[in-house]
Amino acid sequence: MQFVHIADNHLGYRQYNLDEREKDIYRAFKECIDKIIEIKPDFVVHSGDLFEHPEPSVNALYTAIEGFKKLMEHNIPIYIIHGNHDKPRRDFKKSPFTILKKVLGDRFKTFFRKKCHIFEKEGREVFIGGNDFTSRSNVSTLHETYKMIEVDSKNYKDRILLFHQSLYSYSNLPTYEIQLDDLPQGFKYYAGGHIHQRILRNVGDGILAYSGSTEIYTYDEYEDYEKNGKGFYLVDISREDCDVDRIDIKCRDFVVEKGITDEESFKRFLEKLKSKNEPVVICSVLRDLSERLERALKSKKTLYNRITYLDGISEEEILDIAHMDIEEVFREFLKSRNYDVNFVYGIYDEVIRGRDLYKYLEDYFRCF
Ligand SMILES: [Mn+2]
Repeated sequence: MQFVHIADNHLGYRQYNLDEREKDIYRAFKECIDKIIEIKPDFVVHSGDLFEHPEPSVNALYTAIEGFKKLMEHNIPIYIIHGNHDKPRRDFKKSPFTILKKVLGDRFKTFFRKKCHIFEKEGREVFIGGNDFTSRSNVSTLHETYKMIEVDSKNYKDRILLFHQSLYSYSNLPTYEIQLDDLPQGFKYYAGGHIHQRILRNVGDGILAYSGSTEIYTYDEYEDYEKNGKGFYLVDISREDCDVDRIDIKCRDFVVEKGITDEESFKRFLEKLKSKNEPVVICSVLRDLSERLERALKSKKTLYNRITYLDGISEEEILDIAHMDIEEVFREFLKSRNYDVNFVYGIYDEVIRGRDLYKYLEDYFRCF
């Protein structure tokens, strides 16, 4: 029995506010769907952040429906939880998954109320437990749900858990909601979302897995993409220990070179630039080398350039104003100051909704 584990497609995301980047995100998703159909697994589990926003654009919704409909036509059911990006932020707001459920029917399984489903094939049963993303301030309800799931799963040999959380020590995100021990015990496969790098570890008798994002969400994910690829996992659960295969897809090329300050780093930059196809270029360069760098960039078709000029004292960022995405610039600024980007955004969100911030701040500082 085989299943696919996928997560973090972020349909609708527009990096640098570019149409091309929005299309890249859709293309990556479609490539995953085509590959899944080729493989014909028994089912698919999705660990959240299918959409970039809880109220996705028409294009994003259309892409999701079209892709998942193909899976349905090939008789492949989907089990999906919400990530922090696609979970509605107010109780009365409908989830985008309600639309998908209307269109796709009963083989599109969510975990709104029911925290588990049983997949059955030829007399063999697989227990699939899952819970939507839960913030740190509500983590006690998550612990309760996990306890319940653990009890309900006891009689099943093959158990899978879907979660969309940052796990302590497994993530380079500065905050986390849970630790490994908090997850329900005895599962064969822990299918994670939220962390965008690929992670695959043996934990006890099971496997802890983050299948990662399916396109480059921030340029600092490119390094992991070059090393570990991006795409999804194919898991064979019929054996005593699961067998996991990495299935890779192609993402947008990036050239990231911070600190072009001498001939050696300049040469390295040129070599990278030459080998890539219409890349996004993110670099910082010493002023003395800037003319040569600009010449090199002119002779190559690139999608987007962000060049920071270094003159030893201050950094001046030159941006293509027409393509500037203020949110992205802000995120990068926060990162450069070592702030937790998600946290600051969470606060921002709360402020504009006029909420009391005290408990969030308290929560944040408690973890240091
Ligand atoms: Mn995500």
